[in-house]
Amino acid sequence: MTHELKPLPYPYDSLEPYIDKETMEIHHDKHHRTYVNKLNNALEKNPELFEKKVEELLWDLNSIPEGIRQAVINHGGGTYNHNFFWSILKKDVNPEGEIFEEIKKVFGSFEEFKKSFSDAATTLFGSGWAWLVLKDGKLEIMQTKNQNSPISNGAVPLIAIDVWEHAYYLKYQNKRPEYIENFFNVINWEKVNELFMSSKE
Ligand code: MN3
Repeated sequence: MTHELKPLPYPYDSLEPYIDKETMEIHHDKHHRTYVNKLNNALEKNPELFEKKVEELLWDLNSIPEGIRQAVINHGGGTYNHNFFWSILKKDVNPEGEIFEEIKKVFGSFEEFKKSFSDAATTLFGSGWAWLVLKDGKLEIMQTKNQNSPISNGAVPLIAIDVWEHAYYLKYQNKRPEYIENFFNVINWEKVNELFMSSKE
């Protein structure tokens, strides 16, 4: 089955004023759609791979024929990473639950976590993502370049921030740090806690 762009799970203006409606429209309807289309184009060369979910492709990149592997990394990653990103965004949810306790334990305090995560997002050179993941059962902050996905390295994503310019340039222009600061107002901590709890099972 070909991959389809899932609708954004909430209205485009839900994250205003932190992430503006126009950015969400372009980001989801144009950028995300292009990754999905290009993933489908790449898989046409090996149509048996249409049976796999995008996660399954990214979990086991070695099983992808070399001729399309980089395209799957780029466009499969772009498809999956954006699906994940939309899923953990919601305005004005306070950090809570076991993930909040675990963050304080691992990073020393919530402020320390926020600083480390923001540094990772700020210092990523060029286009890519910063993540909070569970790797080997431990919380870890990661950077990935381009559309590389942490799930290809055995990590379980809990939080993602897209720091490609297309994610923030309309509203923030060159002020990536301001976008990152405001991102903390749109993390759906309830969802992040759910992901944390289910990844421990
Ligand atoms: Mn993006």
